[in-house]
Amino acid sequence: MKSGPASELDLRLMAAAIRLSRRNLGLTGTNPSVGTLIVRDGRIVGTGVTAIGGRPHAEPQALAEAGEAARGATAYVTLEPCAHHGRTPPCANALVSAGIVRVVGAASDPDPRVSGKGYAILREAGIEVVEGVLADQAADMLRGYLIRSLNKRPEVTLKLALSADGMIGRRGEGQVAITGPVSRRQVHMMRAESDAILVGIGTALADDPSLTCRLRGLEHRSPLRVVLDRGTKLPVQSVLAQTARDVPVLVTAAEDCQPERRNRLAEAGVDFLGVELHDGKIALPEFLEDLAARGILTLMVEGGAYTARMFLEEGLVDRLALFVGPSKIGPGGIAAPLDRDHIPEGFRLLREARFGDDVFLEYVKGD
Ligand code: AOF
Ligand code: ZN
Repeated sequence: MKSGPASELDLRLMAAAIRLSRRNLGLTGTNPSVGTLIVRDGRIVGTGVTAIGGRPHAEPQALAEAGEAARGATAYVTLEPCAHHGRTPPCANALVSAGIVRVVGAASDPDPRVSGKGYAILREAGIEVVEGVLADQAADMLRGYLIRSLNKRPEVTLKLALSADGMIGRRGEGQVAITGPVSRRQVHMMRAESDAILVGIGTALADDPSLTCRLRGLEHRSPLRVVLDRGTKLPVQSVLAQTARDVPVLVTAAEDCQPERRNRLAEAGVDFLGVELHDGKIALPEFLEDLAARGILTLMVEGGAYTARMFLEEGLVDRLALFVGPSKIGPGGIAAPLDRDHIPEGFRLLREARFGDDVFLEYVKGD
């Protein structure tokens, strides 16, 4: 990856822009959450992050905050500034008109309306451009957007809570506490930063989960809740259906689903998404394409074992988030769909941390 003449200070400021971009993860619709800093004489004079809903983009907000101080300043952008006339004028042109003299960029934009053109507009205007600075870290934050551009499907994170003996629960017992409060808060933060969260109907029936983000102050960031259900089995009395008017619920519907049950769920506010069946199983690639078409960039799969296995077997998992608790479940346990000592091929360890008494392991696909 091209890194150019980036200084130590450039790296520090780009890292700050990337941290800033995290703020609106999961809130910007089909648009990526981008961070921008305007820096004049070593001082940050403007900051911007893509607005909730996706517009305005990050750059015009940072420029507005900087005002006249943008003249002669450097801009740090986590994604190549846009070059197209969309619902807002191109950010590359806005940087030029504001008198920016240097742009430090991280990731390139795969959008064909922008790709290469954003940086070209800047260079043609005589601006010094340094590309690819901390590109991998920026790409990690932009991953939903980048994977959707490449594969026409959302980025899929499989989250699993494992006991010390590799179980994810106990048969017939609904929700079992495997991990502690610190891990739980992390999971809720992951939910807040995701566009959608998914469980199979088995988990929806066994656990009756709410799947919302319950971090104080971030309740409004609960993602779309999706249930993979080919038989319209979600009960109208379930927590999911009963709260569908507050936080949207989307249930898959195969052609043979029961219209009466479907109508009752629809009355409760549940939305439906038609799916095809292949050999009696929901066709996941097509389903994911439809989710992406609905603007979902990141999907978190929370269970259960059967659903997790389907995603893994079809190679549709991009990221593994494993929370390993300290105690054993023993006999009657439900075996996890993977073994932490035998992570599927193609994944590499990105992060390892301790959350209270739990171990957190995060793996991503690719090198
Ligand atoms: C930027 N800064 O903060 C973001 C960008 O539908 P539109 O007109 O808003 O354009 C969406 C495209 O804009 C999107 O595909 C991506 O190329 C770019 N996103 N660009 O300069 C930003 N979020
Ligand atoms: Zn833009």
